[in-house]
Amino acid sequence: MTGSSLPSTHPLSAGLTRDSALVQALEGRASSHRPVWFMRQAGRSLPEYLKVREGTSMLESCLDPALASEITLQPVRRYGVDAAIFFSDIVVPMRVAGVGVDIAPGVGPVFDRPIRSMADVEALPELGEAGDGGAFDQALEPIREAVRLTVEQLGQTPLIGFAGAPFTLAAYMVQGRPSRDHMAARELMWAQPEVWEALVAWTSRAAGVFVRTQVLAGASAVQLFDSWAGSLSEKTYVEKCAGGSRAALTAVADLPVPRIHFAANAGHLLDPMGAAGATALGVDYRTPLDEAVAATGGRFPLQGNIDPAMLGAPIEALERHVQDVLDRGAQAPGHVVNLGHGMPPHANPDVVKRVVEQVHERG
Ligand code: 1CP
Repeated sequence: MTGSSLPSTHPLSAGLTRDSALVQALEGRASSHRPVWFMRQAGRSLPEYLKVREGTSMLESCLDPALASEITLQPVRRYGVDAAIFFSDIVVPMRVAGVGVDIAPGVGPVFDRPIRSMADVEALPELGEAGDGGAFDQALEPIREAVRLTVEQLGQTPLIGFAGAPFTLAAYMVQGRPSRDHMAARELMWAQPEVWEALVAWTSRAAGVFVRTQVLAGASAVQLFDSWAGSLSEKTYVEKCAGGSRAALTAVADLPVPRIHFAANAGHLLDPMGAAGATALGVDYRTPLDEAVAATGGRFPLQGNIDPAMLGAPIEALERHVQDVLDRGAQAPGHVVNLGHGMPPHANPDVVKRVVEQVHERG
């Protein structure tokens, strides 16, 4: 990878986000208040999102720098959250590299040609490295531009860059579309181990270049969404997938940014996920944070883990649940409040705003 420091204009170098509550908590430093942001905080739960997205497809929106930047900023304006998450999608680097993929409304990522053989992997585009001036790097210009526009507006609020983890990306590429159990990918890893290894090597590079590009352009932290890793046993995760996540996270390990590693339904994987190059762990709503502290020996700042379903509960029950998350999270060496998975599309923005206020008052 080229260069191993951030540009002097980067919000971390310029002193804008270095002592933000988010970066402090992710680094295990004492913060002025408990920071809070939400996975999928941008998107369908916000009327202002539905309005600006009208007539533009999901991937077109991601590749329109002004629009992607506006959507990224919407939840920060509305909720006063402590971080923005870059509006994009885990399949954007594939699309940008030239892979035939679209996001079908109401479905998710759909690939023209699912990966089933070594010839399929070998036909995937060359990726190169972040900043090398190659075809992929050049095609990522709308991403750099969107990040630059966003951090200009964010000032002292950090932007979180992200990528899909190699297993999650490979699960879509092999299946060709969303699936419940990721069976095609889980079969391929045993039926054709060399094809699996080659595919994970490719998705690791795609994820690594994508996050490094966002960081160099201005993101102050990154999150790797290992969303579907919970479908694997610990042994399979360690043998077949953790190396890919480590490679993707290592792509920014020389830069001074916290690296959050999140997976859903993965209480049994927290330890290996931490070992795969993370500096902080995202915990889903099924594992209480104090148990996550115990499972990881208190070595990692944690992020999480309000049950998204509780956003629909009576307000007193929601408040008690948020307080419980705050109490348990206080045992971690740093705690960033988040949902235990993505924001439900029908979440009530007024309820979400109350959660932010509660965290800021009592956290
Ligand atoms: O029509 C629409 O509005 C598209 C819905 C949508 C949105 C708003 C998709 C399709 N992706 C996104 C944005 C998105 N995706 C963000 C934006 C920032 C934010 O959080 O506010 C992020 C971080 C993602 C990441 C993502 N995409 C993940 C990882 C997170 C997770 O939920 O575990 C995954 C698995 C995807 C794939 C994907 N993209 C879109 C959908 C509906 C899906 C899931 C499909 C499935 O069930 O497999």
